[in-house]
Amino acid sequence: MKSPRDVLVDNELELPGPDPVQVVDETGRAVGDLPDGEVLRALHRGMVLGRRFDRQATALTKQGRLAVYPSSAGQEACQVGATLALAPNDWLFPTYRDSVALVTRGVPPVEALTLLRGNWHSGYDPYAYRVAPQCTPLATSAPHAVGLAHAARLRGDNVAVLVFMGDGATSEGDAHEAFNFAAVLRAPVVFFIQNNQWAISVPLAKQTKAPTLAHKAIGYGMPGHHVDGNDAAAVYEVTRAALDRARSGGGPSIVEGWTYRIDPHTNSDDTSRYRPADDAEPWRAKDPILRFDRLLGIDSDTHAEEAERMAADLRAEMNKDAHVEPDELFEHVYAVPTPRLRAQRDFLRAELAADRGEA
Ligand SMILES: Cc1ncc(C[n+]2csc(CCOP(=O)(O)OP(=O)(O)O)c2C)c(N)n1
Repeated sequence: MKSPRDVLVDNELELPGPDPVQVVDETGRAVGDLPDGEVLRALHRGMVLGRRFDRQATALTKQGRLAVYPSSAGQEACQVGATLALAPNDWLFPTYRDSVALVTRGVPPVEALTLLRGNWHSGYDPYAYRVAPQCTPLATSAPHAVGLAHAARLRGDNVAVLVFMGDGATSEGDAHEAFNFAAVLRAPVVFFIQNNQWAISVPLAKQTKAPTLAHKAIGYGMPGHHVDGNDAAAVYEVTRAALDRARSGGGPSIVEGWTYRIDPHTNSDDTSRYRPADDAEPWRAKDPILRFDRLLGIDSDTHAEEAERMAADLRAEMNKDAHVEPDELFEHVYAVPTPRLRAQRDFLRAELAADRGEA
């Protein structure tokens, strides 16, 4: 009889190794096969622009121009590395934290903030960028991503789908259902888990007893890769290989990026209530941009002018008062609005009319 280990090998499923895959170490030294120079420069540029976008968005919350913003500071290597690994035809399914991934994919910065500004369900055309709308409920987009991937495979389209989720989201039933059916259907999906160690105030140790989140993949019958999530080159290479495998019929994979959320969960969170003040310190030394500055022998000023221009344009757009029709929020939710939705719309209309003194 075959041992469980033999079955793993038969299925070409290797348990993730004890250490996360690394291509560039914390000092900026290459310790693995590097992507070519053009890709390295694109990764560096994407992270510098992403961080500037992130800082600008955080500032806009303080000025009351943005309702809420979940910062990606420190997670740029995951978002930029995985997104640049996508082919133009592929799809990206982001969470609320992945605005930097959106901008990397080409979504205009102001459109990337529409949802978080509270103006519309989504500010960009998902089909134009092949980026699904950002979503706040955890893991709910994962089954949608599997559905899109499965449909693409049935139609013979050469498409892979990258879906982001956090470590906390892996505890949701939707994540389990998505992992399971992706594997059963051999759907061309890569689940990228940004393990930033915290789900608001819940630390990883209270989230799972698994050795790594990547290990979970084996139980579903797909490969799991544990990657240094602050190494954009490692994220890019591992994600690209997983996407290639998915596109060529090899089925789904899980990639876990081992990283850290430097900032609070959102601008309305206070980390001092649940984590020690020095918790982030070891991670500052692992900064993904600093590592690339050292690798490439250049500093972030290389892209400073472009980053400042982007931030200034974003400020100018966000400082304009948006024209919103509250009524529109009820459109496009269902093809045929439910009675409850119609009642809510009528209630809002009456409230607005009363505000105008028309009631
Ligand atoms: C289904 C669902 N349950 C609870 C929440 C409330 N909630 C918002 S963010 C969050 C933590 C998520 O942590 P994680 O998945 O690790 O992602 P991160 O925010 O760290 O990127 C929770 C519990 C939610 N948005 N959706």
